[in-house]
Amino acid sequence: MTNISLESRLGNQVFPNLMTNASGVMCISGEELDKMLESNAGGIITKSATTNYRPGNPTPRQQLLELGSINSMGIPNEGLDFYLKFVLDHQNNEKPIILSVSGLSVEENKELFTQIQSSNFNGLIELNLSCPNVVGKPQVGYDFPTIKEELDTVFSVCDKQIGVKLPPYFDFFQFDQVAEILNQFPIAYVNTINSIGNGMAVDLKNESAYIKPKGGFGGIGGEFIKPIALSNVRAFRKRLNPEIQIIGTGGIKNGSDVFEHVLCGADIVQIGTELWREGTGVFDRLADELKIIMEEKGYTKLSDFRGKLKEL
Ligand code: RRO
Repeated sequence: MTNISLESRLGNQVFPNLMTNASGVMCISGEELDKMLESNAGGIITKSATTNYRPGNPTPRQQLLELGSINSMGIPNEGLDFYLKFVLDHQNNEKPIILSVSGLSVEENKELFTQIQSSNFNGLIELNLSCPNVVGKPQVGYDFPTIKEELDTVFSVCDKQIGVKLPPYFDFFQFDQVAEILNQFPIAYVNTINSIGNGMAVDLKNESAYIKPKGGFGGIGGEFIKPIALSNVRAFRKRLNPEIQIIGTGGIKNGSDVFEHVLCGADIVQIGTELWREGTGVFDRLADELKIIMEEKGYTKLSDFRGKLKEL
């Protein structure tokens, strides 16, 4: 299978294979990021950064479930200086590193993007508009005028390559309205989807919630959410300007899931829950499984089938 390539491009970055971690998993501490560097992931994304270090929500705040995961981490992170130093230290290495940013207000994002603009970073920056777990803060991704305000603001201070992380949408009205806003900006890519916000998982034995913050409500990831992830990848691929690329995130457990994301239009994909469950060996397994499927189908590169889902 040496003639099968999983290489992919996103903006000006070349990913030796299309798989990275999903932000939040294996990317908060320096040790975790070093493990990602050593792994066979095709790239890395950092934990969404705020201006200052945040300890995050009280524990327990994350739980693996049979078919996925629930979390209410509350953006625990080391602060932008730490992640900006990491990406600069590894700039132009063999694998691209995406810098994720999640200020808690338009004003904070303006300052964060101003700081990044004045640095030498030349990779991809992701504006996370979809954290579901900050107590008292609604997800910006469900507030369409604020999405526009955020984008107006960050693009007014930063002319680097910026992508946007979106929450899942569930109605064609939402896909249409969000795509119409995004198409007004020189966005490098859209990353869809973040976890499905405010789910509930119950620990039957103890008759309790699994996680402490927000009375047990948390973002749902993993197998549960694949159909929603695929629908969002597909819906945005059909609506966004062709130059806006797509990261497919959600429910990837096997090589066939990666194939499905690409078939719906993903340029690269991210693995969250399954990376948490399995560790960085997941990237090797998924690459092997995907190559077997591609070989069976006679494909040698991702562009042979990307976006080519047949509609009946
Ligand atoms: O840190 C979190 O609680 C978190 C974030 Br920022 C996010 O974007 N998605 C998620 O499931 N958890």
